[in-house]
Amino acid sequence: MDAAKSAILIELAGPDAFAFRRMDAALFADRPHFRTEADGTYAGNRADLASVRYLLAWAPPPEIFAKLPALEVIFSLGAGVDHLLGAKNLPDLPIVRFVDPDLSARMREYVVWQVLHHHRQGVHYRRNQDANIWTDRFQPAARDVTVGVLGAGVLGLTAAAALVQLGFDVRVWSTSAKTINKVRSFAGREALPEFLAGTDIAVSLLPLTDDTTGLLDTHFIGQMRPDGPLGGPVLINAGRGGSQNEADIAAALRDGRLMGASLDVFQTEPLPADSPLWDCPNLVITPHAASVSDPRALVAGMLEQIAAYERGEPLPNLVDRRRGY
Ligand code: NDP
Ligand code: OXD
Repeated sequence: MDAAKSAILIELAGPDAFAFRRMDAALFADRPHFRTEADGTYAGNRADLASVRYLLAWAPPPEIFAKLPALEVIFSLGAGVDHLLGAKNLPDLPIVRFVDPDLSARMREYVVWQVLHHHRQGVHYRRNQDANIWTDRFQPAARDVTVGVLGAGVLGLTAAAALVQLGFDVRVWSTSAKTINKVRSFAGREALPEFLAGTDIAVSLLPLTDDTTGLLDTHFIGQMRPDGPLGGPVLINAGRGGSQNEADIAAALRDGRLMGASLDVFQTEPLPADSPLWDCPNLVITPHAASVSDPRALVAGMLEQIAAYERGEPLPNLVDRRRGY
């Protein structure tokens, strides 16, 4: 390996910076690497930036690219690439998404956790407990509850499989049709009304693109099954905040058109302290923590992919810039 020619730069602007600043240099074995510090300086020899062939980043600042004349491949710190694709001066180089069993397992856990929370009337019992009230609520069977997963990609399919295991009636919505055991597939915008009409709990794991921006709004909520066994529709979003209309969701939670919701992602992150969402009834808020990229899994996968690439093998999990994910 020509070490001088194959360095990695880890650009830590963005929300995952905290975890990655604790990234152990030993994870990189003998691979030369540099990383940005909290103050924007680089840990490593600045002169060596010219030898960097690989960039690991979330939302790289526009000035970075001019400093990397040997850059060949950009690796995303996350599965979503909207931050990367929105970067100014982004060169026309291959972008590899983060796809990993660890990331999928974490998202599966989040989806199962939140679906079960609403299915087992968790928000109502919490409210009752706060008021010292002992009142039972109807507990439907999982098979009578339809969970509609929006986005049947790596994460959506992992979540759907776990929900099938739990006995839910599961359907997925994606751009292209899928064939999945025990899961009904709906494809394209024209199939969305039918998909939603039978959905009790909608789980969005969609990437943020022009097509998915603002999708989860009053119109979307109004198309969900109003009279299912949970007493009303539930919305869970762990895709991207830009896909949701927060004013619409807050209004629907307040007037009961939405029975409950769980939001992990927001239009503005961190969620501002004065956001009306904080005080919304029957809403579970988590701080973009559904599935955090684990530095060990991320670096190990990236090093394997770089080694394969340097042997002449194709890069996996490439982003299609035209589609935006
Ligand atoms: P994939 O690219 O594997 O899957 C995306 C899915 O969305 C595909 O099934 C795709 O359809 C579908 N899709 C895209 N656009 C549309 C559209 N306009 N209409 C219908 N379906 C559409 O992504 P992942 O599953 O790996 O990740 C999904 C998203 O999860 C990420 O983009 C990111 O935003 C979010 N995420 C959030 C995390 C968190 O902690 N909250 C952590 C990790 C990811 P098709 O299959 O036909 O192409
Ligand atoms: C991701 C995320 O896209 O953490 O991986 O949101």
